[in-house]
Amino acid sequence: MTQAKPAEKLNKFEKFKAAKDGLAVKDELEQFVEMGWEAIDKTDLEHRLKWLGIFYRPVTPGKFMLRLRTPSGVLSSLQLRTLGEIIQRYGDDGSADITTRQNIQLRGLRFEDMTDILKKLTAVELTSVQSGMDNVRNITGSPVAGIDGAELIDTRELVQQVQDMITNKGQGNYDFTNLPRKFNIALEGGRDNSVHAEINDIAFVPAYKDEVLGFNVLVGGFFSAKRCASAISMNAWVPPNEDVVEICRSILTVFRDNGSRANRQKSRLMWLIDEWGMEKFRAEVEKSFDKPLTPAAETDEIDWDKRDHLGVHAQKQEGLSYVGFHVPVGRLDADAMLEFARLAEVYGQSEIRLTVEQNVILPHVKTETLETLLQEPIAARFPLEPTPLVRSLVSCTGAQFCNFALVETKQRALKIAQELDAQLDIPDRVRMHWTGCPNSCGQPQVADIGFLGTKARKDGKTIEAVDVYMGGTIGKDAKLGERVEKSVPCEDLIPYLKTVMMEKFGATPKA
Ligand code: SRM
Ligand code: SF4
Repeated sequence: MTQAKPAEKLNKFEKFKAAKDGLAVKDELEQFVEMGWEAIDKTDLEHRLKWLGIFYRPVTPGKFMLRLRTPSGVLSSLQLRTLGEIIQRYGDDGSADITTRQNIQLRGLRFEDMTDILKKLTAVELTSVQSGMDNVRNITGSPVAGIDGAELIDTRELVQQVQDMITNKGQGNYDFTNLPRKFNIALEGGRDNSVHAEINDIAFVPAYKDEVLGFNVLVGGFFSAKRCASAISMNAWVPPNEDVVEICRSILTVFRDNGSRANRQKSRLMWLIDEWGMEKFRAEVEKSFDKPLTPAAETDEIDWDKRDHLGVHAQKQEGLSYVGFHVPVGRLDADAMLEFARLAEVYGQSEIRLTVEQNVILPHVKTETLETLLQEPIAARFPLEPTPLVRSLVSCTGAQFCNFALVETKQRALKIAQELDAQLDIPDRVRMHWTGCPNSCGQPQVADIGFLGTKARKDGKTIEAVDVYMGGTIGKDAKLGERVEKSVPCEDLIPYLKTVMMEKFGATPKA
C-alpha cells in the first residue's frame, strides 16, 4: 500500500516496488525454485527476494544468505538447533553471523533448498519475512530482558507484538512492505541503553511520567553514506502497553505515506522530520494515533554505562545466572550453534540470547552447575574473558560476502585486535567497530575507535584503507563519534593504533 506524494519523480527502486510489491515473490518462490535461480528475473533475484530475507550474493553466486528476524535476540534451543542443522549440510560453505541488530544471518544456502528451509523455519516459529530492503528490520531489545535485576521494563513481549503487527505474525503484511526506505526500531527496558537507542528510526527509552513507568519516544536516528544523525525526542511518552504498538503503526503510516520517494539518499525518517519540523510531524502522528499524545517525561531512566554482558552475572531470579560468551566478530559455524543449543538444554532453560555486540548469552544457569559449564570446551572457544581489544570488537560482513565492501573487515579486525592485545597492556576496554563501506552497518560512529573502509593510493598502487572515527560514547547520553583521520592504509594500522592506544587510552608496551 503506497501513497506517493503528488508530482514526485520516483527513484528506480520506487519504480520497481510500484510495479510489483516485494512481498509478491512469496507466492512465486516455489516456481522460482523449480526454474533455478539463474532464470529468475534480475529485479526479483537481486531485490524482491530480500522481502523474504533471501539475499543473492554477487560475491558468491549460487550461495545465498538468509537474514532472519530474532526479536530481542531471543532464540529457543530448538530454533538455534534448526538453524545450525540448515547450514550443517553445506559443509565449509555454511556459516552464520550474529549481526549488529542481535539477529542471525545464515550463509552458503543453495536456492533449490529455499522452500524447504522456509518451511523448517515456520515449523519452529521463526520468520525471515521483511528483514531486508525497504522494511522494518529486526527489532532490538535488551538482551537481558526479564533476567536483569536492575531492569525497569521487560520489553520482550512488546518487541514481539510490534514485530507481529508489522509482519502479520510472520506471514507478511502488505501495509508495511513498501516504505520509502529501511526502518529500525528499538525498545530499551534497562538502564544502560543496550540497544543503541540513538541510532534507530524509533527508539523507546524508559521514563517515569507522573510516577508511571513507560517510555519516552525518540525518532529519526540513522546512519547512511550521506548523513548520520542521532534520534531526537518527539515529545511523546507512552505506557508499556498496546500504545507502543500503535505509535509504531502511526509513525510507520506517516512515514509510508509522506516520506520522500524521489531521492533515495534523502528518504530515511529524519529527512521527513527535517522537511516538516517536529511540530507538524508530531501532529501528523497524533492524527494517525487517533488520541492525544502525552508529552514526554522530562528525563529518562538511562543512567548506566553500557554493559557488554560477557562472563557470569547473577540474574534477578535467585540461584540463576546468565553467562555471556564472546563470539569473535560474530561468526558461528554449525558445530557451535548445535553446541550452544545443547548447553542451553543441559544447563539452562532451553534459551539463547544474542547481543548487538555479536555475542551469545546463555541464561538461566543454576549456580551449582556453573563450574561444570565453564569446563565445557565451548568456553575455551568462545571465552568469557577475552583479551581487552578482542572483547569489544564488532565488525560488519565486509568483502568476504558483501559487494558494497571496499575492504575485508572481519578477519582483519580480529587479527589486528589480537596482535595489539599481544603487544600492549590496556587498562580499560576500548571498543573498536569495523565497517567495510560508508553504509556503516558495523556502526563505527558508536565506537571508541571506528574504522570505515575506503581505498588509498600508496607507492602508485590502490590499496585498502580506512577512515578512522573516534569519540563515540554509548549508554547514558550516547553521542556519535567523528572522523579524525582519512584513508589510513590498512597495512599501516598496527603502528598507527599502537600510538593511539598509548597516547589516548593509557596503554603500555607489554614487558
Ligand atoms: Fe546494513 C545494506 C549487512 C546493520 C546500514 N547491510 C546492507 C546489506 C544488505 C547490503 C547488501 O545487500 O549486501 C549488507 C548485507 C551484507 C551481508 O552479506 O551480510 C548489510 N547490515 C548488515 C549487517 C549484517 C552487518 C553485520 O555484520 O552485522 C547488519 C544486519 C542487521 C540485521 O540483522 O538486520 C546490518 N546496516 C546495519 C546497521 C546497524 C544498525 O542497524 O544498528 C546500519 C546503520 C544504521 C541504520 O540503518 O540507520 C546499516 N546497511 C545499511 C545501509 C545504509 C542505509 C541508508 O539509509 O543509507 C545499507 C545500504 C542501503 O540500505 O541502501 C545497508
Ligand atoms: Fe556491506 Fe558496507 Fe554494510 Fe559492511 S557496511 S555489510 S561492507 S554494506
